[in-house]
Amino acid sequence: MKSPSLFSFVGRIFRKVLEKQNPVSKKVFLSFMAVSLFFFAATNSNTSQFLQTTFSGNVEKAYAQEYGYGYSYIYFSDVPSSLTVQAGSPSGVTVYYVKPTATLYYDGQYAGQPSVSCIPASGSFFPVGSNLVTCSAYNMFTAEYEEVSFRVNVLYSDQTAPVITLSGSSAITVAAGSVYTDAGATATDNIDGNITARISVTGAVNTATPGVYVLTYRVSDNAGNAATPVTRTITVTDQGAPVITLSGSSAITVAAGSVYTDAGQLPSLLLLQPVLQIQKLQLSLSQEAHH
Ligand SMILES: [Ca+2]
Repeated sequence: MKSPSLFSFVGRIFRKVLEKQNPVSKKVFLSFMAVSLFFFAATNSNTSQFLQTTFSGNVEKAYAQEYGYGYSYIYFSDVPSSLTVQAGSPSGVTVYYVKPTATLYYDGQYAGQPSVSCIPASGSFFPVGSNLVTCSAYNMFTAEYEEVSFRVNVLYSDQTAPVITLSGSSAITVAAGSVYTDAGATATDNIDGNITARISVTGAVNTATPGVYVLTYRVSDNAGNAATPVTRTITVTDQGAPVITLSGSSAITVAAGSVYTDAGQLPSLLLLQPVLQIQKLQLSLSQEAHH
Protein backbone atom coordinates (compact mmCIF):
# COMPACT_ATOMS: atom_id res chain seq x y z
CA MET A 1 0.00 0.00 0.00
CA LYS A 2 1.35 3.35 -1.00
CA SER A 3 -0.60 5.68 1.25
CA PRO A 4 0.70 4.60 4.74
CA SER A 5 4.36 4.77 3.64
CA LEU A 6 3.72 8.15 2.02
CA PHE A 7 2.06 9.46 5.17
CA SER A 8 4.83 8.19 7.45
CA PHE A 9 7.38 9.79 5.10
CA VAL A 10 5.58 13.13 5.21
CA GLY A 11 5.16 12.77 8.98
CA ARG A 12 8.89 12.26 9.43
CA ILE A 13 9.70 15.39 7.43
CA PHE A 14 7.08 17.31 9.37
CA ARG A 15 8.61 16.25 12.68
CA LYS A 16 12.13 17.09 11.54
CA VAL A 17 11.10 20.55 10.37
CA LEU A 18 9.32 21.25 13.65
CA GLU A 19 12.29 19.99 15.68
CA LYS A 20 14.68 22.35 13.89
CA GLN A 21 12.52 25.37 14.75
CA ASN A 22 13.77 27.14 11.63
CA PRO A 23 11.11 29.77 10.82
CA VAL A 24 12.03 29.99 7.14
CA SER A 25 11.97 26.25 6.42
CA LYS A 26 8.83 26.00 8.58
CA LYS A 27 7.13 28.58 6.42
CA VAL A 28 8.21 26.85 3.23
CA PHE A 29 7.10 23.49 4.56
CA LEU A 30 3.69 24.75 5.64
CA SER A 31 3.18 26.35 2.21
CA PHE A 32 4.14 23.06 0.62
CA MET A 33 1.64 21.24 2.83
CA ALA A 34 -1.13 23.70 1.94
CA VAL A 35 -0.50 23.27 -1.80
CA SER A 36 -0.31 19.48 -1.40
CA LEU A 37 -3.61 19.43 0.46
CA PHE A 38 -5.22 21.51 -2.26
CA PHE A 39 -4.03 19.11 -4.98
CA PHE A 40 -5.00 16.11 -2.90
CA ALA A 41 -8.51 17.50 -2.56
CA ALA A 42 -8.67 18.28 -6.29
CA THR A 43 -7.46 14.80 -7.24
CA ASN A 44 -9.89 13.22 -4.85
CA SER A 45 -12.86 15.08 -6.29
CA ASN A 46 -11.73 14.05 -9.80
CA THR A 47 -11.40 10.48 -8.67
CA SER A 48 -14.91 10.38 -7.32
CA GLN A 49 -16.15 11.84 -10.60
CA PHE A 50 -14.36 9.11 -12.50
CA LEU A 51 -15.99 6.53 -10.27
CA GLN A 52 -19.43 7.89 -10.99
CA THR A 53 -18.96 8.15 -14.72
CA THR A 54 -16.97 5.04 -15.51
CA PHE A 55 -17.99 2.40 -12.99
CA SER A 56 -21.17 1.52 -11.27
CA GLY A 57 -21.11 0.41 -7.63
CA ASN A 58 -21.90 -3.16 -8.64
CA VAL A 59 -18.88 -3.38 -10.91
CA GLU A 60 -16.62 -2.07 -8.15
CA LYS A 61 -18.04 -4.62 -5.71
CA ALA A 62 -17.62 -7.41 -8.22
CA TYR A 63 -13.98 -6.46 -8.70
CA ALA A 64 -13.40 -6.47 -4.97
CA GLN A 65 -15.13 -9.81 -4.44
CA GLU A 66 -13.53 -11.53 -7.40
CA TYR A 67 -9.96 -10.43 -6.85
CA GLY A 68 -9.98 -9.59 -3.17
CA TYR A 69 -7.87 -6.49 -3.61
CA GLY A 70 -10.43 -3.81 -3.05
CA TYR A 71 -11.35 -2.23 -6.34
CA SER A 72 -9.04 -1.15 -9.05
CA TYR A 73 -9.80 0.37 -12.41
CA ILE A 74 -8.32 2.18 -15.35
CA TYR A 75 -9.51 5.60 -16.32
CA PHE A 76 -9.05 6.50 -19.98
CA SER A 77 -8.69 10.19 -20.73
CA ASP A 78 -8.51 12.04 -24.04
CA VAL A 79 -10.93 9.62 -25.66
CA PRO A 80 -12.52 11.29 -28.71
CA SER A 81 -16.27 10.81 -28.94
CA SER A 82 -15.66 10.28 -32.66
CA LEU A 83 -13.30 11.45 -35.37
CA THR A 84 -14.43 12.49 -38.82
CA VAL A 85 -11.96 12.42 -41.67
CA GLN A 86 -12.36 13.35 -45.34
CA ALA A 87 -10.83 10.79 -47.68
CA GLY A 88 -9.22 11.83 -50.92
CA SER A 89 -9.91 8.49 -52.53
CA PRO A 90 -13.09 6.39 -52.61
CA SER A 91 -11.32 3.47 -50.95
CA GLY A 92 -10.38 5.31 -47.76
CA VAL A 93 -7.60 7.20 -46.06
CA THR A 94 -4.70 6.76 -43.65
CA VAL A 95 -5.74 8.17 -40.28
CA TYR A 96 -3.47 9.37 -37.50
CA TYR A 97 -4.93 9.97 -34.07
CA VAL A 98 -3.70 10.57 -30.55
CA LYS A 99 -4.12 7.52 -28.36
CA PRO A 100 -6.16 7.88 -25.17
CA THR A 101 -4.20 7.96 -21.92
CA ALA A 102 -4.80 5.27 -19.30
CA THR A 103 -4.50 5.93 -15.60
CA LEU A 104 -4.64 3.08 -13.16
CA TYR A 105 -6.33 3.55 -9.80
CA TYR A 106 -6.17 1.24 -6.82
CA ASP A 107 -8.31 1.88 -3.77
CA GLY A 108 -9.03 5.30 -5.22
CA GLN A 109 -5.32 6.12 -5.41
CA TYR A 110 -3.28 6.81 -8.49
CA ALA A 111 -1.31 3.67 -9.26
CA GLY A 112 0.45 4.37 -12.54
CA GLN A 113 -0.14 4.89 -16.22
CA PRO A 114 -0.26 1.60 -18.13
CA SER A 115 0.55 1.73 -21.83
CA VAL A 116 -2.34 1.86 -24.27
CA SER A 117 -2.59 -0.04 -27.53
CA CYS A 118 -5.30 0.60 -30.09
CA ILE A 119 -6.67 -1.45 -32.98
CA PRO A 120 -6.60 -0.31 -35.77
CA ALA A 121 -3.48 1.61 -34.76
CA SER A 122 -2.91 5.26 -35.56
CA GLY A 123 -1.47 5.46 -39.08
CA SER A 124 -3.64 2.57 -40.34
CA PHE A 125 -5.65 2.72 -43.54
CA PHE A 126 -9.31 3.25 -42.72
CA PRO A 127 -11.94 2.42 -45.35
CA VAL A 128 -14.78 4.81 -46.11
CA GLY A 129 -17.50 4.38 -43.49
CA SER A 130 -17.71 4.14 -39.72
CA ASN A 131 -14.69 2.38 -38.17
CA LEU A 132 -14.51 1.26 -34.55
CA VAL A 133 -11.19 1.78 -32.79
CA THR A 134 -10.70 -0.20 -29.58
CA CYS A 135 -7.96 0.77 -27.15
CA SER A 136 -6.92 -1.34 -24.21
CA ALA A 137 -4.63 -1.07 -21.20
CA TYR A 138 -3.57 -3.72 -18.72
CA ASN A 139 -4.77 -3.53 -15.15
CA MET A 140 -2.10 -5.31 -13.12
CA PHE A 141 -4.36 -5.54 -10.09
CA THR A 142 -7.19 -7.35 -11.82
CA ALA A 143 -4.90 -9.02 -14.39
CA GLU A 144 -7.29 -7.93 -17.10
CA TYR A 145 -7.25 -5.59 -20.02
CA GLU A 146 -9.67 -2.73 -19.85
CA GLU A 147 -11.01 -1.22 -23.02
CA VAL A 148 -12.36 1.97 -24.39
CA SER A 149 -13.50 2.60 -27.95
CA PHE A 150 -14.35 5.39 -30.32
CA ARG A 151 -15.33 5.71 -33.94
CA VAL A 152 -13.40 7.05 -36.90
CA ASN A 153 -15.83 8.13 -39.59
CA VAL A 154 -14.24 8.32 -43.02
CA LEU A 155 -16.18 10.37 -45.55
CA TYR A 156 -15.57 10.56 -49.25
CA SER A 157 -17.12 13.08 -51.57
CA ASP A 158 -16.88 12.25 -55.25
CA GLN A 159 -15.29 15.13 -57.11
CA THR A 160 -14.32 13.24 -60.25
CA ALA A 161 -16.49 13.77 -63.33
CA PRO A 162 -17.65 10.81 -65.42
CA VAL A 163 -16.21 10.25 -68.89
CA ILE A 164 -18.26 9.89 -72.10
CA THR A 165 -16.95 7.74 -74.93
CA LEU A 166 -18.55 7.98 -78.35
CA SER A 167 -19.53 4.76 -80.06
CA GLY A 168 -18.53 5.10 -83.68
CA SER A 169 -16.98 8.06 -85.42
CA SER A 170 -17.30 11.65 -84.25
CA ALA A 171 -17.87 12.77 -87.86
CA ILE A 172 -20.31 10.86 -90.04
CA THR A 173 -21.58 11.53 -93.55
CA VAL A 174 -24.92 10.08 -94.54
CA ALA A 175 -26.97 10.22 -97.73
CA ALA A 176 -30.01 12.41 -97.81
CA GLY A 177 -33.16 10.38 -97.63
CA SER A 178 -31.48 7.50 -95.77
CA VAL A 179 -32.44 6.47 -92.27
CA TYR A 180 -29.89 7.65 -89.70
CA THR A 181 -29.40 5.49 -86.60
CA ASP A 182 -27.08 6.95 -84.01
CA ALA A 183 -24.51 4.58 -82.52
CA GLY A 184 -24.75 6.42 -79.19
CA ALA A 185 -22.11 6.72 -76.48
CA THR A 186 -21.11 5.11 -73.21
CA ALA A 187 -20.36 6.78 -69.88
CA THR A 188 -18.43 5.56 -66.86
CA ASP A 189 -17.82 7.14 -63.49
CA ASN A 190 -15.21 6.43 -60.81
CA ILE A 191 -17.91 5.84 -58.19
CA ASP A 192 -21.19 5.25 -60.02
CA GLY A 193 -19.68 2.90 -62.60
CA ASN A 194 -21.54 2.49 -65.88
CA ILE A 195 -23.96 5.41 -66.24
CA THR A 196 -24.55 5.04 -69.98
CA ALA A 197 -28.30 4.93 -69.40
CA ARG A 198 -28.17 8.43 -67.92
CA ILE A 199 -26.64 10.07 -71.01
CA SER A 200 -28.80 12.80 -72.48
CA VAL A 201 -28.51 13.72 -76.14
CA THR A 202 -29.42 17.10 -77.55
CA GLY A 203 -29.71 17.88 -81.24
CA ALA A 204 -31.38 15.92 -84.04
CA VAL A 205 -30.56 14.73 -87.53
CA ASN A 206 -32.98 15.42 -90.37
CA THR A 207 -31.88 13.28 -93.30
CA ALA A 208 -34.56 14.80 -95.48
CA THR A 209 -32.62 18.04 -95.61
CA PRO A 210 -28.93 18.07 -96.53
CA GLY A 211 -26.87 19.94 -93.97
CA VAL A 212 -24.57 19.61 -90.95
CA TYR A 213 -26.15 18.35 -87.72
CA VAL A 214 -24.52 18.16 -84.31
CA LEU A 215 -25.52 15.76 -81.53
CA THR A 216 -24.26 16.59 -78.01
CA TYR A 217 -23.97 13.95 -75.29
CA ARG A 218 -24.04 14.96 -71.64
CA VAL A 219 -24.05 13.09 -68.32
CA SER A 220 -23.50 13.78 -64.61
CA ASP A 221 -22.63 11.44 -61.74
CA ASN A 222 -24.61 11.09 -58.50
CA ALA A 223 -22.44 13.75 -56.86
CA GLY A 224 -23.40 16.21 -59.60
CA ASN A 225 -20.07 16.24 -61.41
CA ALA A 226 -20.76 16.84 -65.11
CA ALA A 227 -18.75 15.08 -67.78
CA THR A 228 -17.12 17.11 -70.53
CA PRO A 229 -19.79 17.13 -73.28
CA VAL A 230 -19.00 15.03 -76.34
CA THR A 231 -20.34 15.86 -79.81
CA ARG A 232 -20.85 14.04 -83.10
CA THR A 233 -21.21 15.85 -86.41
CA ILE A 234 -23.50 14.27 -88.96
CA THR A 235 -23.33 15.67 -92.49
CA VAL A 236 -26.33 14.86 -94.64
CA THR A 237 -25.38 15.08 -98.33
CA ASP A 238 -27.30 14.72 -101.56
CA GLN A 239 -25.55 11.64 -102.95
CA GLY A 240 -28.20 10.52 -105.50
CA ALA A 241 -27.30 11.17 -109.22
CA PRO A 242 -30.06 12.93 -111.19
CA VAL A 243 -32.25 10.63 -113.25
CA ILE A 244 -32.84 11.32 -116.96
CA THR A 245 -36.07 10.14 -118.46
CA LEU A 246 -36.26 10.01 -122.22
CA SER A 247 -39.29 11.40 -123.91
CA GLY A 248 -40.25 8.92 -126.57
CA SER A 249 -38.52 5.72 -127.58
CA SER A 250 -34.84 5.02 -127.08
CA ALA A 251 -34.63 3.62 -130.65
CA ILE A 252 -36.20 5.53 -133.51
CA THR A 253 -36.17 4.78 -137.21
CA VAL A 254 -36.63 7.72 -139.53
CA ALA A 255 -36.80 7.78 -143.33
CA ALA A 256 -33.82 9.06 -145.28
CA GLY A 257 -34.21 12.66 -146.28
CA SER A 258 -36.71 13.42 -143.55
CA VAL A 259 -36.09 16.06 -140.86
CA TYR A 260 -35.39 14.53 -137.39
CA THR A 261 -36.69 16.37 -134.39
CA ASP A 262 -35.72 14.90 -131.02
CA ALA A 263 -38.57 14.27 -128.58
CA GLY A 264 -36.78 16.08 -125.77
CA GLN A 265 -33.73 16.26 -123.56
CA LEU A 266 -32.51 18.99 -121.33
CA PRO A 267 -29.48 20.60 -122.91
CA SER A 268 -27.89 21.25 -119.52
CA LEU A 269 -28.11 17.60 -118.54
CA LEU A 270 -26.61 16.59 -121.87
CA LEU A 271 -23.65 18.78 -121.10
CA LEU A 272 -23.30 17.60 -117.55
CA GLN A 273 -23.72 13.90 -118.22
CA PRO A 274 -22.03 13.10 -121.53
CA VAL A 275 -21.61 9.41 -120.72
CA LEU A 276 -25.22 9.06 -119.82
CA GLN A 277 -26.09 10.93 -122.93
CA ILE A 278 -24.19 8.44 -125.09
CA GLN A 279 -25.69 5.48 -123.33
CA LYS A 280 -29.19 6.73 -123.45
CA LEU A 281 -29.22 8.33 -126.90
CA GLN A 282 -28.26 5.41 -129.03
CA LEU A 283 -30.34 6.62 -131.90
CA SER A 284 -30.20 4.40 -134.92
CA LEU A 285 -30.12 6.90 -137.66
CA SER A 286 -30.17 4.60 -140.74
CA GLN A 287 -29.96 7.65 -142.94
CA GLU A 288 -26.43 8.42 -141.74
CA ALA A 289 -25.21 4.99 -142.74
CA HIS A 290 -25.85 5.84 -146.33
CA HIS A 291 -23.56 8.90 -146.31
CA1 LIG B 1 -17.57 10.65 -59.99
